[in-house]
Amino acid sequence: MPQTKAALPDAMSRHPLPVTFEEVPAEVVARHSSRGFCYKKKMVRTVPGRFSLSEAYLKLADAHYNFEFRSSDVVLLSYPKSGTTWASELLWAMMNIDHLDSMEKKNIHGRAFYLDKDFAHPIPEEDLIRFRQKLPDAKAEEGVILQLAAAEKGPRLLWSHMPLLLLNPDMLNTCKVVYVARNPKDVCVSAFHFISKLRFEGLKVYQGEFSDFAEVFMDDSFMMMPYWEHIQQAWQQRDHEHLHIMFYEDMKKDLMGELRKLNLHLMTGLTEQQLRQVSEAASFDRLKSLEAKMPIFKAVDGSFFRKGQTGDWKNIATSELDIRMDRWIQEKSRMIGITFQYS
Ligand code: PAP
Repeated sequence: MPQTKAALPDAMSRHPLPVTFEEVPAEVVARHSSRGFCYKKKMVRTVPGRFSLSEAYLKLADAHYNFEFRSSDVVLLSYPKSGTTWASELLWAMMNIDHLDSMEKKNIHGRAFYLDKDFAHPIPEEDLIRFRQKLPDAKAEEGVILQLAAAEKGPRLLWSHMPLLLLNPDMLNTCKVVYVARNPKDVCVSAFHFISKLRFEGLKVYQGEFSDFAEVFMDDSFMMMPYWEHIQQAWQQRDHEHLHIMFYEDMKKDLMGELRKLNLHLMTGLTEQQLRQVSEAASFDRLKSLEAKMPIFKAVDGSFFRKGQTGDWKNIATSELDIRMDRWIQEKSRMIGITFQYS
């Protein structure tokens, strides 16, 4: 039965956004353009925080910030390119251990909700079809994915690349949250390859060298940056009973160990054999082979699942760039108190 409207929070329970917005200054955009970026859309950033977002976010900022979480939800958060897709497949498999065959039928975007999708990408046709069928009276401009997620009975798996500052302040006290972090060198390499293959309205978003890309990365001013403050906001909440922080490098080294911790955090009660099933269901090779049948990002030329390794930075960065990056990392990581693994 189609529903006519998604359940949205009433006016009394809405939270005012904790920030205002300004356009990203022309000199920052010029710096990015000189290093190979081609922006089709305006970028805005928060005051305070300097979190850079596409202008499309503004129309949905209030609805996104006020998205209502439920106690049965699992929310995955991360800075982009930190292993979100891998973690979301693992979480989904843990929550749906008796339905692992569904992974062959729909990609993760059809099984979980990417809450930023309404402003991060043009909405794919399949999402619009689902939206029109399920919510015939709802308006797409009020957020296709946001309203589809609100209408889903659950338990829901939701994920977002937004920093904690821009997520409903009730979220952490309401449901289980998992934050995945990855070292900045490998995030930078992964982002470079992804953005170099990304097309927006048919045009390439980035056409430059890795060294130029890394300079923009260290400028901490492109989309969804700053990287460090994103992690810092989660790290400051690391003792919250509903938050579990996981590192990509640990997942690579000892996935079963990380799954056991998740099993406790989510209270999923899976057996060792089931956890092994979960790890296999979301292995790099498996996800890559499924992607051949159902691409997860149609706007990307080639595979989304690139290498899936720790330490790829050393295959691409010059020693000069490495020294600069190390200096940047030293200065920034001191502010947070996190030491990443790089191999
Ligand atoms: P997103 O920001 O677009 O959501 P996200 O999923 O966070 O990207 O990260 C993508 C990275 O995770 C890619 O890293 P790479 O470019 O260094 O290869 C991708 O290959 C990696 N990844 C995805 N699935 C797995 C997996 N099963 N095992 C290990 N790494 C994976």
